[in-house]
Amino acid sequence: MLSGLLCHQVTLYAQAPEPNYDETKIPPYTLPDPLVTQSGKRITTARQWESQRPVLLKQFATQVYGVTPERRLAARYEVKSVDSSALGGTAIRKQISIIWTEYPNLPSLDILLFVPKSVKKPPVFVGFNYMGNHSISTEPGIALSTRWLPNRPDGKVINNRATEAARGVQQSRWPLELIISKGYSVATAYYGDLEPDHPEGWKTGIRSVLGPPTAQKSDDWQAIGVWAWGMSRMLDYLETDGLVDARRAIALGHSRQGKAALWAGAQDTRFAAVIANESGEGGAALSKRVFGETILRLNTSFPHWFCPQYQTYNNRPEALPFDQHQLLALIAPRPLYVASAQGDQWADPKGEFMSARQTDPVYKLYGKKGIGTNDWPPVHTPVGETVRYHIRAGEHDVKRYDWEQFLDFADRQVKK
Ligand code: GTR
Repeated sequence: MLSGLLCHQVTLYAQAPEPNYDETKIPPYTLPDPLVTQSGKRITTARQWESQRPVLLKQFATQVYGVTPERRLAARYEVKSVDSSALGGTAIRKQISIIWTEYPNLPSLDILLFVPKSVKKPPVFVGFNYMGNHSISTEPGIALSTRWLPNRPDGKVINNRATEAARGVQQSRWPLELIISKGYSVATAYYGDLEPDHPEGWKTGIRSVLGPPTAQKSDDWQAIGVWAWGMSRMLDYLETDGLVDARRAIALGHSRQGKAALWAGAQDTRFAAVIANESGEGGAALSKRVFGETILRLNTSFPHWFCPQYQTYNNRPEALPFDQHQLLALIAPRPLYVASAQGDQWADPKGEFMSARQTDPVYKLYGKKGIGTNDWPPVHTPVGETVRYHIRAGEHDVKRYDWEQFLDFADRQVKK
């Protein structure tokens, strides 16, 4: 079965045209106006926009990410550890497991929370990590994940299990001292706790009990949907933890988790703000603008991420009745940050900018200023207010520079 699937994917990939990186070779396209409804009516007020939101959400669910199951899984929160002298005594570090009580065999969702000691009920960044909670810091009190992890060429993850050497492998993506010193808390968890990131991963994850893909419906939710759902479950927990202010929770994600963060923020308006770092195709980037990764490539490399219906757009993004700028617009009027990297042309940095810019008319309905310019800015020159954008030098990653901008943005848009 798996090898059959792989064969099919290889064939699809071989059929895919070379990725386009030439501005002059982008086929002409038209973007839907976010202020015109499906039936052609013009939206002129925030109220009209809000009555239109469910229609748009439904479209993204049925055509892109799949429908999020409504059934709530019963959960119990188990505090595993509390350390009040973390990060050199500046923070409280807490580890909490969300246990799915109806399904004792289902892996728990293990949250790692850092809270600055200097601030009462600070805002909180909420985002998944890629390599286990132990990967974001070398603090030895952090539990080493025992879950399936992608192997690493450096041997720090062997046979899909973390070794002690894997502590801190992604700490550069999580500058905790900086975040804490600015008065913010961070809640993270390993995204594979909910669904290991491979085509068979659903069998051991949330989808084994909630909306399994067995009936092969065109709008089945898949892994991106599960991860987005998981961000809301983290927020459910945070609402019960008096150490943080869950009303100022900022959904944050990089790359595939940037896609998930946008989908989470669009669906769950409890998130006070959303940050999508280099989220690319299926995230902030416009699909109809054919540059870098395409829907075909996305669905071929990662057949377990998006709903089956999305594959019908593989070679015809022009047929999509909407584009990703409308997903971004679903965040309005809440603050939104879209970030790109120059060395990440695969994610189409310019397409990410143009998409963010397209949300301006929607934010304007609320009297908010979005990107405010059609000129794609040079590197290290953030633009915009409630909707902000930057492109930095360097490769596909989360760098200190990115966090510095996110924190400044949060100071102005969320902290107040
Ligand atoms: C790439 C994928 C991108 C992005 C990235 C990541 O291989 O093509 O869409 O999601 O992975 O998550 O790092």
